Amino acid sequence: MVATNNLKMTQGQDSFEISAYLQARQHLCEAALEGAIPVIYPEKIYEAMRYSLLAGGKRLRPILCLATCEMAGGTIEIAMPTACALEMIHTMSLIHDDLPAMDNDDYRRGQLTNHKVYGENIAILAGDGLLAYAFEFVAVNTRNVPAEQLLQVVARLAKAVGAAGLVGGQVLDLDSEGKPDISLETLNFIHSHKTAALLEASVVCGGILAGVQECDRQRLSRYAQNIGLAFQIVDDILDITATREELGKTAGKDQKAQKATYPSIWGLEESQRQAQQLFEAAVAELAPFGERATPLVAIADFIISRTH
Ligand code: GRG
Repeated sequence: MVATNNLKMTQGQDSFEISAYLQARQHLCEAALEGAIPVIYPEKIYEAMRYSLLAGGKRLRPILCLATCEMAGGTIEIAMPTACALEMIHTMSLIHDDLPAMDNDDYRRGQLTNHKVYGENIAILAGDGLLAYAFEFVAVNTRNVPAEQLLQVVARLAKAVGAAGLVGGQVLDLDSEGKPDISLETLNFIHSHKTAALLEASVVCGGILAGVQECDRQRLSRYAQNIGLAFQIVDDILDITATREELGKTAGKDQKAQKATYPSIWGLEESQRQAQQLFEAAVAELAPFGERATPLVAIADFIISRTH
């Protein structure tokens, strides 16, 4: 799936199979998500929620949560409800992002967007339903985690969603439409909120569930902020270089919308170099975790090497 040259360089080992690891974790997440939302009356809304939630996707946020929890001494079992909630939140943000009032897109995850199938009114409600259910799901299903830690997880998730996270990033993104000359500072603000905040919550919540100390929590937070920005730089690169089939969504949208992106500011080559630098800074934060950090290093490598 991806080249793992960075992993070999950084860890001095070549035995970790990131493709197999991601595939196995994706299967675990798919199974948990499949069982998370049964269809009851009124069926239409549950079907709309499931349509987007079960449409595939890389499942990067839940995988990051599980991997961090395990690295810090926790288990997949204690982290799975939070992992599912992260994917529900991410999916709701995609549904709302694709709406005509936002990015107005027809394709997502290789299929028609939610509003194209169910209509705008139900798509808005499907997003709302997923968001509320994410919090219920964590609160009701998490086992063997002290209440204080669980409360911190809920607070972290909520912060990543709101005006200090996804919502704030999206507001500035909307403001920046048709302004290809916005500053690098503004672009960084947009993506550290719109993209990196939820990735950061994924990693930090995994650590909190496992009971990490504050200094490790801060390391995890810096790791995630770095991979979050690297993720967005690569997303911007792929918007130029990949096809709709590869991406599962419309390609070439940024240029068409006259959006400022990392490649529009730096060019493609420099953007790739900056992503590599962020990868290195991210990996440096994991040094105290030694070999147990191998999956998180490999995921960071996947993020900068991915083709979709
Ligand atoms: C959260 C209340 C609330 C509202 C949403 C619309 C909005 C506010 C925010 C937009 C957030 C957004 C869509 C950010 C883009 C993040 C991003 C790079 C998505 C693509 O993630 P991938 O590549 O997708 O991980 P898959 O499909 O693989 O999961």
